[in-house]
Amino acid sequence: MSTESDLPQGETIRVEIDDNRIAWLYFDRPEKRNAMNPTLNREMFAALDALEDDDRVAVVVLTGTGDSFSAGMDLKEYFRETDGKPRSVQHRVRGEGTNWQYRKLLNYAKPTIAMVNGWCFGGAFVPLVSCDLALASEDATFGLSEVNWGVTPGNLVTRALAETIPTRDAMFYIMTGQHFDGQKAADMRLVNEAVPADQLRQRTIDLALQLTSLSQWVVRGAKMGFRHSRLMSWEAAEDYLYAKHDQAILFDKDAREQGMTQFLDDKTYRPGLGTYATSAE
Ligand code: ACO
Ligand code: V55
Repeated sequence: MSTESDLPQGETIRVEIDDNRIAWLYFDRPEKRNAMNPTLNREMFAALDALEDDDRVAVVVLTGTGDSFSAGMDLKEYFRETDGKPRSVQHRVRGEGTNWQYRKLLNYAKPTIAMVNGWCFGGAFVPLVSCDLALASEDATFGLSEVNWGVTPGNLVTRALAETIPTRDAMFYIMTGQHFDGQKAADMRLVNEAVPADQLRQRTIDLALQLTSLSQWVVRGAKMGFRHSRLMSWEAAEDYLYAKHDQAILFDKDAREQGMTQFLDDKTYRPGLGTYATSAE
């Protein structure tokens, strides 16, 4: 585990890189339930930017310290303290949020996993949905609490939900502000799985290791292909998805070679049931 000074750092975030090439990126304002203030938004962007280029890192896990994932936007520092400032300030503050909450994360060059360890409200749904995969503790608490304090969901909260969960569930929780637990979040596919709190970290590591066992170029191409092609015409998608397919072969020729050779010639594995063996790095 490296915790040296060459890791991205900040007052409101924490980063660890472990021996499995997993970067653990924490919301780290436990005394404020990891609410996102402007400082946190800037530090998250900088940390994600640094980890994207860091060869020690193959997967990023986004989670929170203490008993919270994130309590959403900071009502004091993000909203109240920007009230009355020039519109341009509000615009900049909002942009610093969206820069990492979806723009950076949606296009992130490495696989990302949200590990929802506790409270997850409002604005926290944007980075949650923007991560490629999500696991939650069964006893985590989620809510679109905006209506409870007198606003509609802002940023991409609603758009991200429309991308992820069924309309009936989205409408119910957006309109009522009722909270729900991790098991319910898994039932409506907001997260991939909910597991007991004491198994959450190990399950996340297992999932991350599955991703790191595959060609990173192939995983990246597969992810971007799904993200972008759904908004394209079939014609554009055909061209784009073949471009991603051929790009992955170009960037990692060995993966496909080994994949075919070990199945067709060596008969040492079956791709339907698992991946080929990589030579020791
Ligand atoms: N913004 C600003 N401060 C917050 C936030 C937030 N979103 N969430 C928690 N805090 C602060 C509290 O003001 C309190 O600060 P203080 O100690 O200086 O008084 C501290 O964090 C602890 O909060 P408590 O409410 O005492 O913690 P508790 O564990 O009892 O409850 C819970 C946790 C349920 C998360 C509660 O804090 C809460 O409801 N927070 C707001 C959740 C929310 O609606 N977020 C906004 C979503 S909408 C959007 O993001 C746009
Ligand atoms: C919300 C979230 C935001 C924001 C404004 O409704 C409102 C939540 C994630 O950022 O900028």
